[in-house]
Amino acid sequence: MTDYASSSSWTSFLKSVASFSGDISSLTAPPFILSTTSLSEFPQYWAEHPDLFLESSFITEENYKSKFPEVTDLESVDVARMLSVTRWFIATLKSQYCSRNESMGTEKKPLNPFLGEVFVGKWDNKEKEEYGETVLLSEQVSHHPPKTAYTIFNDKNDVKLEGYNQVKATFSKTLMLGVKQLGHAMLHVKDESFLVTLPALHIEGILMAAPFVELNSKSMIQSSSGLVTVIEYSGRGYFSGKKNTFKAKLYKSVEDLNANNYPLYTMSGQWSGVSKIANGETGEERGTFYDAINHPTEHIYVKPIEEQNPLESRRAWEKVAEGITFGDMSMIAQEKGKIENHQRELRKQEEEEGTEWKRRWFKEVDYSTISANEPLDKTDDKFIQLSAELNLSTKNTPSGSVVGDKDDLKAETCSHWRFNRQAWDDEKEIKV
Ligand code: CLR
Repeated sequence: MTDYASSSSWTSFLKSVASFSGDISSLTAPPFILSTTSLSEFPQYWAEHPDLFLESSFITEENYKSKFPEVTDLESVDVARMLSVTRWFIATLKSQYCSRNESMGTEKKPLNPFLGEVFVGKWDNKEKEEYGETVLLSEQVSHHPPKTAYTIFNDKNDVKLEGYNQVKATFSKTLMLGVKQLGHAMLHVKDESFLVTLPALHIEGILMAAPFVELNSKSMIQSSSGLVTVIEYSGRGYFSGKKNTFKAKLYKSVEDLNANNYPLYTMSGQWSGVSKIANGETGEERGTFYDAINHPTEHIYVKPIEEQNPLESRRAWEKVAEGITFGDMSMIAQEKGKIENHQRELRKQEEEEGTEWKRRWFKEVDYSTISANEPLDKTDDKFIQLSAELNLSTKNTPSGSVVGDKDDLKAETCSHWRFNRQAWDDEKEIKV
């Protein structure tokens, strides 16, 4: 047990959890469990392997066999691209779910972004000319409940990721925090699109003041080529004695998946370590799929704080972050208070003027009107098309919910956040 676990600040935090309302930001946690990083920064985890993020865009009819030399039975360029996208996705998991443990020793409570907070940066990929620049834009588009919209794009190679994050959390009696993700991600690579559903997770180790994430359930990646990958997660002891394990199956079609036919390939192992790929029918191994240990992450470049706009995350939270670093509770409270008061004033002013905070680079799209106006066989909307392939709900449900399941039946709205490229091209004040 750590000293923190027996500290009075931790025991009183645990007591406050008992009356948890569903809003994690309302929990006052002691400084040692606070992170100096805002949730608006989390989208960067999608591209800390810039090479894998772009890889599928370099796969062609001519070269696809050489991209997976050990996979001798690759049947088409589409399969090669799907393997590449699946590998990129597996490679993001360590950043998404282990990086705070690696850099700070435990999972911590991130800063709760204010409405309009932005985080921008880039990977300039100078050492690889053919990569060009990859840009990340992230914006807090809602405060109650918190929602972060983001995009990561590379114009040179016509690769674009867009999505948003929103979570729903509940504490169990054993003080485990269960987290469902309500957003989704979509990757567009030239003319092909991939819908990615986000896993549910839970936070363990809270009692011991040493929280860490474990993934449960699954993710699906549906390609517009018809190929689909299903990734199932488990913690220690389920598939094996190891933590962070997964089993992924790549199917030729949703029909094959639903009929329980053999997948083309299965990939399994630890997403934070080594995984193997095997032929889905014979089980014959086809070599290493991904090795997280030998793929160090490349961090995003962010401008120095002096050059940042007041809405940019690291600048806005600078003083609060200092308070956290010093472990100075009153400084944290005071500096947080300044941000909160300013936000309150803005909301009051908007109310008086009958206006609303203007979202900068993202727009809310109501899919119920799209679906009503464009029947499924006429729509060119990728989210609707790809969701339909898997019979996924397009409503505001936990990611991966299926049409007709209890979350789908309960949900009333279906609005999601999409990148407005024009707004970024017209942007005058904030630069990456
Ligand atoms: C945000 C979106 C990312 C993936 C991701 C990773 C870790 C999650 C985070 C998301 C949401 C906030 C989260 C965090 C782990 C811990 C933290 C659930 C889903 C909570 C708010 C911290 C709880 C505080 C403890 C002290 C109890 O792509």
